[in-house]
Amino acid sequence: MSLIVKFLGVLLLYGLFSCPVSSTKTHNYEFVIKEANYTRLCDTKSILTVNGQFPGPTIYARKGDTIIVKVINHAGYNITIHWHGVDQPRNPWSDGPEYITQCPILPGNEFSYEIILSEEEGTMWWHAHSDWDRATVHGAIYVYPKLGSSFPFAKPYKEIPIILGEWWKADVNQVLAQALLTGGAPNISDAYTINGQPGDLYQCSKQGTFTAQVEHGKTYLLRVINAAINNEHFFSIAGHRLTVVGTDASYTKPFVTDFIMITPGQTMDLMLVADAPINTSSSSNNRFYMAARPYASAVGVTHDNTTTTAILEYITPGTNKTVVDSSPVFPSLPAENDTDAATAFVAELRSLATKEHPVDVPQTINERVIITVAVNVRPCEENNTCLGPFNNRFAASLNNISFEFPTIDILDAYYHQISGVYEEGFPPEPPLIYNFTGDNLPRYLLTPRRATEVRMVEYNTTIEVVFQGTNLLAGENHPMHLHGQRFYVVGRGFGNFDEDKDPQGYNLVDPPLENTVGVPTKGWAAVRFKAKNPGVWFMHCHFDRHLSWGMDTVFIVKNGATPDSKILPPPLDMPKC
Ligand SMILES: *[C@@H]1O[C@H](CO)[C@@H](O)[C@H](O)[C@H]1NC(C)=O
Ligand SMILES: *[C@@H]1O[C@H](CO)[C@@H](O)[C@H](O)[C@H]1NC(C)=O
Ligand SMILES: *[C@@H]1O[C@H](CO)[C@@H](O)[C@H](O)[C@H]1NC(C)=O
Ligand SMILES: *[C@@H]1O[C@H](CO)[C@@H](O)[C@H](O)[C@H]1NC(C)=O
Ligand SMILES: *[C@@H]1O[C@H](CO)[C@@H](O)[C@H](O)[C@H]1NC(C)=O
Ligand SMILES: *[C@@H]1O[C@H](CO)[C@@H](O)[C@H](O)[C@H]1NC(C)=O
Ligand SMILES: *[C@@H]1O[C@H](CO)[C@@H](O)[C@H](O)[C@H]1NC(C)=O
Ligand SMILES: *[C@@H]1O[C@H](CO)[C@@H](O)[C@H](O)[C@H]1NC(C)=O
Ligand SMILES: *[C@@H]1O[C@H](CO)[C@@H](O)[C@H](O)[C@H]1NC(C)=O
Ligand SMILES: *[C@@H]1O[C@H](CO)[C@@H](O)[C@H](O)[C@H]1NC(C)=O
Ligand SMILES: *[C@@H]1O[C@H](CO)[C@@H](O)[C@H](O)[C@H]1NC(C)=O
Ligand SMILES: [Cu+2]
Repeated sequence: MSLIVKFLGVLLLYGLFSCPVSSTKTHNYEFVIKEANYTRLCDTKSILTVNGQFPGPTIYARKGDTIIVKVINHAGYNITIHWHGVDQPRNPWSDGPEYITQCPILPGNEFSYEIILSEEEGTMWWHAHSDWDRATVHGAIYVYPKLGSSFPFAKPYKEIPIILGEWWKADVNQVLAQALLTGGAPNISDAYTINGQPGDLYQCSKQGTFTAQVEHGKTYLLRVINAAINNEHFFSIAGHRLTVVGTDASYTKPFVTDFIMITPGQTMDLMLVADAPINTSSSSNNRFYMAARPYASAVGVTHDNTTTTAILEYITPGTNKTVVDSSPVFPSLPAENDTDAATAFVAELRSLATKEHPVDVPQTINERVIITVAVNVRPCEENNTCLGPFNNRFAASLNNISFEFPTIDILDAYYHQISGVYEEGFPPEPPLIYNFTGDNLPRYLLTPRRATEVRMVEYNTTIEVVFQGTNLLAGENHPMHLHGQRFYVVGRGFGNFDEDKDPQGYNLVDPPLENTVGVPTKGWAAVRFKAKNPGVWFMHCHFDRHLSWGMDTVFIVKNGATPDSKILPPPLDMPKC
């Protein structure tokens, strides 16, 4: 007993960063979904929350641990929760997307998710995966190194969460419902938020602005999560440079930058040294703004163009220095249409690729799947108002198929061989070759087929997916997200992907390992992964308006031959439709 105490004490003093996670291998959490009133932008509204918190509670674990989250639905809405970035080896049952791997948890019901960590280390997050509930139902997952290991960078003094979000004065699901009814674009949000707060630039928000207090000379680990619904962001801190050390729960080669560009779905771990030339014992300004505003890659697409802020405040422990009344210094951020800045930033991301954190980049592939990514229209139906382009309704597609959600989940249908729920015809290449990124594309290309098509994948296949952006309606940097396995982003470029030329420029040495990739506007992104996680895995744009319009598909990775390469049996409390 005393030996154990001593051992832990030594670790705390000399070894690991003292992280707020117990040394057990399994961690239990209880998430009660309930409505709560929150006041933002001078208005009070009822939102969906976990345990009444917004953003929701943080989950703490170490690499390789298991987390059990009992979700109890005390709200009046169907809900599911997704553990974003967790591979969930052989365990699609707990992945979360509504009607893909489970039926929703109905009001009054509960379901225990088993979150199996494997290789992930760093920052991930969890969010609702039903309608647009994730606007307020989300939170962070911190995965620390295993006991006895340490970060591959200087031990931070403290951690600071930076969760970017998006706030509507209206009920978000009414915004979605109205858009689906009218066929038009959903109303844009009223504010962006940092840790749930819009910040000083919005009305009635100054009181609650998130403030991170730092001490001069100390180093902090910022865990940045983009939980926004429909927009990518530039983020920066006045008077400070940032060192990127990880993304999507994988370490990167450290690089210094003045700003980051982060898509919805992505996370970034940043080191911040509190070394600004300030004098905490005089009345000099001791506050700096952190700010985020959109990277709006699509020309002419209406979007929320506001800026959210939080404050970095220097303090000296043990003194009571009053905050200077002058305004904090404001950072310089790239212009919201600055694609060059976004591209230059993303090009810096490389895997750490050391002996302790090796890469496993597939050097050869068994199969290349080319997928066009498009915003479309579909014809006006009888009795519908059609407020989309050309008096039609908005739609979106992958390889010209606009995904239709089934009414029972695909995993259940696959596992129990229920026919008529989905088809296996998702094509491995675009059904029509045209100048994908050309200007003034003809109208006849605009209307996709509507279907529930999945792509079957043999176990152990090495796959390359090339996402080909299109200029149908408007080119845009789409954040494509894959469940069930992360991928190496081996190439990105503008224009149409050239199968002969472009692979020659791939990075097969130290590409970043991510779960979400921004496909350059009017360009392409190539990712590689080995399909060794049997299951039913959703793949979709992480802009929720595009997800809701059908920019989605499913990869079903078949079982392997050995017992440990097969899907686990379903849990007994699986929700029913
Ligand atoms: C939110 O406020 C409204 C109006 O005051 C009230 O009727 C409702 O019960 C409150 N909801 C919750 C969950 O507290
Ligand atoms: C969307 O915006 C329009 C125009 O401002 C407004 O009339 C409508 O009520 C809004 N819809 C929702 C769901 O808030
Ligand atoms: C900080 O301010 C105090 C009070 O004005 C002053 O005495 C001290 O010299 C300053 N320190 C530095 C490093 O400028
Ligand atoms: C933001 O968009 C509004 C229209 O929605 C426009 O009036 C305003 O000028 C824009 N502001 C900036 C800073 O671009
Ligand atoms: C700071 O203020 C608190 C409460 O106002 C007081 O209890 C404390 O003694 C003060 N500390 C110093 C160092 O002045
Ligand atoms: C960005 O927007 C500004 C102002 O609207 C415009 O002058 C500039 O040409 C745009 N830049 C790009 C790269 O589109
Ligand atoms: C459209 O509305 C009319 C009148 O309400 C109704 O008779 C007709 O069945 C509706 N058509 C469809 C396809 O819902
Ligand atoms: C495709 O469209 C782009 C932009 O209009 C143009 O520069 C390019 O030449 C076109 N490519 C082909 C093969 O037509
Ligand atoms: C998509 O398919 C529809 C018919 O199913 C066709 O009219 C349209 O041209 C196709 N568009 C593209 C880009 O393949
Ligand atoms: C998967 O493929 C590798 C070679 O790439 C092979 O060594 C391994 O045995 C295969 N595993 C299974 C379960 O088929
Ligand atoms: C909730 O889920 C059940 C089961 O899938 C479904 O029948 C019902 O329509 C859903 N309710 C709403 C409001 O979406
Ligand atoms: Cu998209």
